[in-house]
Amino acid sequence: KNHKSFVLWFTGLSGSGKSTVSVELEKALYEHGVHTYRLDGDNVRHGLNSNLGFSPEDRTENIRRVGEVAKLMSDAGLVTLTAFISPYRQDRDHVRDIMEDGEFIEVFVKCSLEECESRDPKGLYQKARAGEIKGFTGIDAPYEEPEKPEIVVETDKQTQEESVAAIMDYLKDRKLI
Ligand code: GGZ
Repeated sequence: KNHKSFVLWFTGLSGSGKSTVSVELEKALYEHGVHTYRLDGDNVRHGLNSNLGFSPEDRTENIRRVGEVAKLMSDAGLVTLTAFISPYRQDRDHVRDIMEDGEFIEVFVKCSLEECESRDPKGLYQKARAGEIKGFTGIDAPYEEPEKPEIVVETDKQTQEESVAAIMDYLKDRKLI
């Protein structure tokens, strides 16, 4: 069963390209006449989730709330894009479970830790390595890779344009757009 609306759930390490790819995908969807909304740390962790940090419990609660909000937005008819590390498989699967069949599309933004660390756009990996940030994903906190994501993009092997095109092709092939 196809849904008019759906959630594209981007997951991956810090610096893997979740934000970049989701922003570029949003532009491509807009060109295609699709009405979208994007949720990410910048608009959620400063507001709705400003009381949450990065402990395992807080990350779980962050993802639970984002999942509920994404579900509401999808019910309201928006194609929703979320860009959170969402490191725990169980938390992502919980979000999948609260959605209708086919509504949740997991996009694994795959990129080696080495590459993410060399990009280090905010200098956070360097701080984590120096012990100035504790519990940083990939360094001293886990990232559990998806086992059966609907889509995998490899940002250390593909260009941004190729990653966006692969997601657009997936959606077109399934007549979701
Ligand atoms: C991971 C952290 C941490 C720790 C702050 N671990 O590259 P960024 O800066 O912009 O993306 C990271 C962002 C992750 O927030 P999420 O809400 O996506 O995380 S989760 O899904 O796990 O709840 C990073 C920054 O916040 N950041 N401390 N310890 N990333």
